[in-house]
Amino acid sequence: DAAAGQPAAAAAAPAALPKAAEPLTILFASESGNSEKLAGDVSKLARKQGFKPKVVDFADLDLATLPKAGKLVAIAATWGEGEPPARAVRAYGELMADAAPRLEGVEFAVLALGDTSYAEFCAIGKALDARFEALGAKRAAPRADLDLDFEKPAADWIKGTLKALAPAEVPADNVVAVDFRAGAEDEDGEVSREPVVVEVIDHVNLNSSRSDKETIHLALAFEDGAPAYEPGDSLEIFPENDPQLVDEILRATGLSGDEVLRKALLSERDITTLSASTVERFAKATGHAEAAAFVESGEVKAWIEGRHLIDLIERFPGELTAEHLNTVTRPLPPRAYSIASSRKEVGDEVHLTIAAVRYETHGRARSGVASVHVADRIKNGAKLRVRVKPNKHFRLPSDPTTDVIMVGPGTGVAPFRAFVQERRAIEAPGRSWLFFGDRHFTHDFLYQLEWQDALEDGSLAKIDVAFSRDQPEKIYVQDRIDQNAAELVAWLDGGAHFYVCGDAKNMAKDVRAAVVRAFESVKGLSAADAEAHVAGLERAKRYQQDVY
Ligand code: 2AM
Repeated sequence: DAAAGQPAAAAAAPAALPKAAEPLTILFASESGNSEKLAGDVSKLARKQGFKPKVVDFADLDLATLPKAGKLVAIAATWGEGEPPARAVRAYGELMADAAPRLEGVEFAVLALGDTSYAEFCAIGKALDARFEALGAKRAAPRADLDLDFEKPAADWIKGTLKALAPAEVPADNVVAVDFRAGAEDEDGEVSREPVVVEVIDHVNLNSSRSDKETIHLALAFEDGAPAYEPGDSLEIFPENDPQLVDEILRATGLSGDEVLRKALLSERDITTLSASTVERFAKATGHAEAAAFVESGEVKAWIEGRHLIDLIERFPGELTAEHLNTVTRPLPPRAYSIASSRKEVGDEVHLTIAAVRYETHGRARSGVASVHVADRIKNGAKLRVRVKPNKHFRLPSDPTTDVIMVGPGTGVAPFRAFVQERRAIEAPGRSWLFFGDRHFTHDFLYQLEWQDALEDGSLAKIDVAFSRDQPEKIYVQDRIDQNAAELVAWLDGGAHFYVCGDAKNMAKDVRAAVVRAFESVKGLSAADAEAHVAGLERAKRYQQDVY
């Protein structure tokens, strides 16, 4: 915290700090917490360098204050198909609108986070960078567009950018060196970011064998006690690739005898994701003439849709070295899953609910790297490398008497199992209401018996279920919200907190629209007033989302 950090920083460079610390606004737009974490990193380093940093969440941004920001660092994640993080949507929209204030006198730099496995890589960061300039602000340092392995390049960017933003009168040797590696700093009492090895002690398919889905309940045991995770946090799994795919790539490249390479491809490199930049790196590294022509053709973006690295290798066959593969691929990123347990109920374990992702595109069977690793190649007794990813934007109310409404279709139900466990353990007097949905009652009712127990012991007051494919017409969780509008509004008016977890693209938006509709129909509000009411709940952190 700032009060504890200040004396240490002052001690490190006593007389050298400029007299009046230079104000620095650090604005972040975060969905899963990475941008927020980096904003904190910027703040810590900036403070040590004599700035007076202020971290502002886009969710809380009052646009009228921006022209007075002076120096501004913006860190923005891009979500799904080029969208801003949900909590940033309002302020982002205002900033892009004609009425946005001019920003002459502001000096800015933008750090963009994204994922090259999605089409619009870093779109939001790019748009912000252009928008600040269009509004008259001055770019102090170039933007960086970072993929999932952002930690090292982000640390470099932060150092360089703070140097560029530093007032001229501060001599460069005032800059205090700070160790930025993950886990190096935990003066905030943060959970360690070092991965640990856990043992799989339970591995069950929650769907019936006749389901078209396969959802694995995974229980993991920490040897030295579970890290201090909270309900709402996620757990990152460091997966391994499909060994068959590794062999296929090795065969296609004529490298099948190389055991060292095989190991690297199995657990270190992302050998599925195919982005436009993968194709460019491939063409450049291999010098493949046809691949180079393909990059120039402008057809790459459409072609990579639904395709993976193996498709590229097969389309442009030829000698490919281990070094080529290393240049062309990115490091294999961990995958985050919402934690489905409370330590108060499971002790030194952590539970996850993971749906196996399998599909076919362009005549080839594809699978989600981590989910199918867990479903097919992990069994009881196996070891996994994992790391807690805290999410302070998805938290039970601090007051246990507060009611909660939870909407979690499919694997979106995971964090609500943690919520119910937690509230049972602390004997929270507040009521809990769960909306669950999946395809079929008989095959896909995840944790059905546990919900029944929870209804009996009172840790769940009410459950409403929507089985979408048990009847000719689709029934979704938002239909259940419509049918329960009056009671839902009564709970919310009584102070209840509302939570949504699961699919970001459609479900979370449809559910939000249903809540807006509920306020319209029950209270006779106009659409605009009902919308403003829900936006107010979001700002008050009483409407929270964990979506993917
Ligand atoms: P479907 O697969 O029959 O379309 C969990 O995946 C459940 O969420 C399934 O029952 C799925 O139904 C449903 N679902 C799909 N799209 C949805 C949406 N836009 N809103 C709510 N639920 C949805």
